[in-house]
Amino acid sequence: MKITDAKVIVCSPGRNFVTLKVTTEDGLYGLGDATLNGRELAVASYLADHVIPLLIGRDARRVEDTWQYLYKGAYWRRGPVTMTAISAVDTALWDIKGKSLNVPVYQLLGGASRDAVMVYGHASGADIESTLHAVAEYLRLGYKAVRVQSGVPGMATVYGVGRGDFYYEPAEPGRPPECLWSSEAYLNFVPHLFERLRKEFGSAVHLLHDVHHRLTPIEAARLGKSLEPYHLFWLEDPVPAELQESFRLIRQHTTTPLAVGEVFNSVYDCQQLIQEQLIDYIRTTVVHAGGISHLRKIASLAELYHVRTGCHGATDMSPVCIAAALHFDLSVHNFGIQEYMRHSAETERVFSHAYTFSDGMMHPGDAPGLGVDIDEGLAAQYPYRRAYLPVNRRLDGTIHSW
Ligand code: EZ4
Ligand code: CO
Repeated sequence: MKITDAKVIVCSPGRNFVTLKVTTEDGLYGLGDATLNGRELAVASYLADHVIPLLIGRDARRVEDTWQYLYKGAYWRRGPVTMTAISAVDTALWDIKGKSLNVPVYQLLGGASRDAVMVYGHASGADIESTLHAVAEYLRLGYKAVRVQSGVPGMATVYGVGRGDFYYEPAEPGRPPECLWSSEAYLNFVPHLFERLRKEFGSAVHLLHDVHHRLTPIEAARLGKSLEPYHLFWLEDPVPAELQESFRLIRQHTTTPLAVGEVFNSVYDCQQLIQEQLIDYIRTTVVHAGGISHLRKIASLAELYHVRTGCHGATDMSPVCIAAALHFDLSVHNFGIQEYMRHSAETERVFSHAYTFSDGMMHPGDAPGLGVDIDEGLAAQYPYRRAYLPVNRRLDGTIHSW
């Protein structure tokens, strides 16, 4: 089954997305998400200028061989741009394989290991009261798990606090927004937030929190320890994870479960964290960590060490990525939870999908392949708009992780 055509579709229905569409000689096509937030066109060029010429004429059924050809054949290893491009090809080929065999992709991955996939939503507010209100709204919608981020007294902006109750979008057109950060103010505030949350909502709901790479190891240890009475489902990205050994220090001090990996792009980024059991959830995604094929290898390594999956699923993962994630989540044995940040109405109009949400759980649906499609005509009405993620500075002006 020869690949006869492939193209990159860049559009901005509510936010920017890069989508790869691969077509075969018998007219079947598959989709892959290639969106790298704030650096979208680098991946679009990598695909159009360097990868697509290699795809034409290849057998679309050879998913693993194509992965190895693009990975080893590049000579230059790993990195977010390369791995996002490989992810898009891999995802599109799994979609084609499912369509050609007339089965949903999860059936090709060993079948369902569960009935449905637990997801978590994002509640946020400018202060504790409005944050509590946002959590109540998510519980009303049936969510069993909620990530909670709140404005901190004395700080003008905080990671994860959105403009509306159900929509959080950090990328902004124009120059990158600049935020100011105080670890002291943040560390003093967060335990009070979670104390209130447990008082209001009891112990059954799963609560999560994202530190977004901002603390030092000993600060992260203090935060994890102070949150133990409120038994979080996880504390995410407590420190920048380039220094994997730093998690040993955090781990020695706290039983709060840790989740890391949304910015990782290969199994080698996860290896030490998993093998030393320094984390509890690995957050690598289909779109940024080498597609369904490579994510399965990460999950298999994690399974050996009792680490579960918790794929990143913010708005910059397109519905193509979310669909692929749900097929993966439904099938792997050591699935933990899936992040699900709802997309805007414009995004939902451009990308139709078979996946559904009900009562805090999602299912990829039983359409052949991934069960997701793109309306190219409508997509063309939303041209790309350059946008950047914010940058962050400490109160004295020093650049800090955002
Ligand atoms: O900041 O997806 O857990 N979710 C997150 C996200 C990330 C964005 C970056 O593109 O940390 O909101
Ligand atoms: Co995160």
